[in-house]
Amino acid sequence: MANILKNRLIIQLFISSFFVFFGSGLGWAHSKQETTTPANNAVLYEAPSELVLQFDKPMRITRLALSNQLGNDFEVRRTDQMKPLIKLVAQLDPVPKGEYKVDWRGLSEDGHPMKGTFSFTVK
Ligand SMILES: [Cu+2]
Repeated sequence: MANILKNRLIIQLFISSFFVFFGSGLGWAHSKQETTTPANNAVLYEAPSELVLQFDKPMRITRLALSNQLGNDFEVRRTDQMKPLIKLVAQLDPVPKGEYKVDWRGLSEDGHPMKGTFSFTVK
């Protein structure tokens, strides 16, 4: 009797892991970056006051960094506390003229690590 219950449990575990495995491939997809502000390759005549990243599904942003062409890093003020968000807004102090790159890393809704980058110029 105990063996039958044990076998049943094993079969149930097998079936549920099967669905977890295939469900992850079929039902879920990566969250992806949709749009940013500034837009990628934007040329601005005034320093932006914020960075906005929008995703199609919630993304937990684990890293957000702003650097210029000299490799200097600039402060990015976040209030998201690394919660999964569709829209992340971060405040910036005015940056000098130059070429900038934003690098982000995140965890997609389906648990996959994601990353992206976009650039803009302040003239
Ligand atoms: Cu994924």
